Amino acid sequence: MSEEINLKEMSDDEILELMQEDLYDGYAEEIVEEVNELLGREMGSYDILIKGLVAGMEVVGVDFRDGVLFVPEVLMAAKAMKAGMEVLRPLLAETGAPKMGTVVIGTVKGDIHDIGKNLVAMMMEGAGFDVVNLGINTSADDFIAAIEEHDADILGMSALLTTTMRSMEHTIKALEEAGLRNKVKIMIGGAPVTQAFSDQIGADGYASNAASAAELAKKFVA
Ligand code: B1M
Repeated sequence: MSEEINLKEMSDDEILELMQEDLYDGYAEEIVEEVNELLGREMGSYDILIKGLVAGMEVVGVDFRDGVLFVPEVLMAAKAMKAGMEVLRPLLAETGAPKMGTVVIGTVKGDIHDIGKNLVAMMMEGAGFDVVNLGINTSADDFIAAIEEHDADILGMSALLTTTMRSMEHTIKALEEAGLRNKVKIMIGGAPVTQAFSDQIGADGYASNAASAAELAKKFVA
């Protein structure tokens, strides 16, 4: 955002558009200012997330795929997205929903993409779940240890690479071998993941986005 831009003089839609540009440019401080400005105007935290941050990241994704952006730029965009998400996190979680159960969630082994997984974690917190977020590059053993330690009801696995989707299958097999498969419901997601893949590897469900992931989790414990 350049010096002469005055957020106060801009409409909500103009700020959302600016957020997408600033996300693309990796301007974390500006993103935080814009999120706060929209919150001050009483725009809902979920709308800011989807129409500003997620919409911006989609553009980054397309340009990364097409070779317009490279890893350093995408990392800057991811950092800006995280800064905005940190402001929204408590608000998304603050719905006063009754406690629904415990979810252990992580990005699978070999995969370091965590933005979508963190969104899913936030939406689940907002839906009333206790969420144990194991981060990235999570091995089957780490998932199993966390399920046992936290007496989890649901396991959520995220993968963004076609090559790491197989880690999901490996984790499910490891759960079966550990005698824990029937203790938890297993949900998977991430850009390359499909319902067909979920059926194929024996997961209990697939969600295409963070909101539907939270809905599916609620169904699991209903
Ligand atoms: Co990566 N990357 N990346 N990357 N990256 C993708 C995934 C890619 C599609 C880009 C492309 O080519 N178009 C491509 C994968 C190709 C493939 O496998 N088919 C790719 C590649 C190739 C790579 C590297 C191999 C690049 C390289 O080094 N040559 C490398 C891999 C490193 C590794 O993991 N071992 C790599 C690295 C990176 C960065 C580190 C630079 C960065 C990650 C930063 C971070 O996450 N902290 C990055 C990013 C940012 C992307 C893109 C641009 C954006 C991903 C993202 O955050 N999207 C991505 C392109 C794309 O997806 N369009 C790309 C926004 C997010 C909100 O959406 O993650 O899909 P998403 O999550 C959604 C849903 O999928 C769903 O809900 C979320 C919210 O609605 N969801 C779940 C996700 N998890 C779920 C779990 C659930 C349910 C729903 O239940 C548990």
